[in-house]
Amino acid sequence: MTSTATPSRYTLLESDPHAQRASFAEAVAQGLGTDPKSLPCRFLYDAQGSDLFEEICRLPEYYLTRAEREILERRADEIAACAGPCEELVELGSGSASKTRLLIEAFLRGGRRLRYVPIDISRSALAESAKSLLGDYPRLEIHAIAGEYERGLRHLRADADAPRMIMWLGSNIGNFDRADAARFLTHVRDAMREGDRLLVGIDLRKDRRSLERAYDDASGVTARFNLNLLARINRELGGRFELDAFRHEAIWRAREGRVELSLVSRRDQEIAIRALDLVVKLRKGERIHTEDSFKYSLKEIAEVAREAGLCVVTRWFDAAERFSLNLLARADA
Ligand code: AVJ
Repeated sequence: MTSTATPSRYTLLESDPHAQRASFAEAVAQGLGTDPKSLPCRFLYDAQGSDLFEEICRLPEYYLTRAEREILERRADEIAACAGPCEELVELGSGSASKTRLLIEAFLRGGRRLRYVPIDISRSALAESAKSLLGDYPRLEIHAIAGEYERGLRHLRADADAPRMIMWLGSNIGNFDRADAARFLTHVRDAMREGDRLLVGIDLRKDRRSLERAYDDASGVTARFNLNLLARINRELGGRFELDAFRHEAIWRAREGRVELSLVSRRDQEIAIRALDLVVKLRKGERIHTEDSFKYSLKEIAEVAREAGLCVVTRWFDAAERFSLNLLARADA
């Protein structure tokens, strides 16, 4: 008897489900138990934080998402042409994949079929975006990988051999300091073959006012996004933070090339965190550093690429030149 079932167009690979990074509890105990205090930014993105981030992306002050979308809307066909006869599109941190659609459509216009390989920590985001993409594009196949970028990348090497384009959009590179950005890009480079291309969205250095407003908007959404980290400690670890006792702060450090986000204590205070059996003391004006958002000059982009063994093939900007999409290839290819 022969099977007539059509092969599924969606597969999900769980990349190392047991490999766990430091838990929220460990990270909080560590980050608030030292001086200066800090919390890792990846914990900003719980369900509520992710919703607030989506809201940030729609703010008038937060130009990044719109600028990147503008480039993709105008240039998707050109980008697809530069990537050559690509049959596989890999995306790091795909989220809802709404901007990715523009490229998927461009590739489907140029070729017959396309394999989309989204890598994301959120299984629910993968499942949701896959459902809507598969419904819209009958010639699309999706091989989702749930896990952290670096783990997901390991699964690429063994994979098929048609040329690929790997995308890393949204200036997510901004959360890495320069050295970690180069290290991470080196990992990506190691997973690339000669004809593969890497498309990276990178926010550019610009005037202080635009940058500080993008990270401290008039309607206070970014402040709520940042303060949600303390609310999350209250929810998950029995913390007693009073959110009004903190102020959201975004400062552009031009020399370092980053916007620093912090929560500043409005008074001397002691906060108990039950699950950690910890009392955190803060002085008036003391900061808890929560996130960095690095910005690049064109020279800095070329440098980080070179350090990672990559080179810039082409790049595109939005009309106001606030944001860049960079197409990279292996420098030795
Ligand atoms: C998700 C890292 C690209 O740095 O612009 C936005 C995060 N934080 N507003 C950024 C963020 C506050 C965002 N990235």
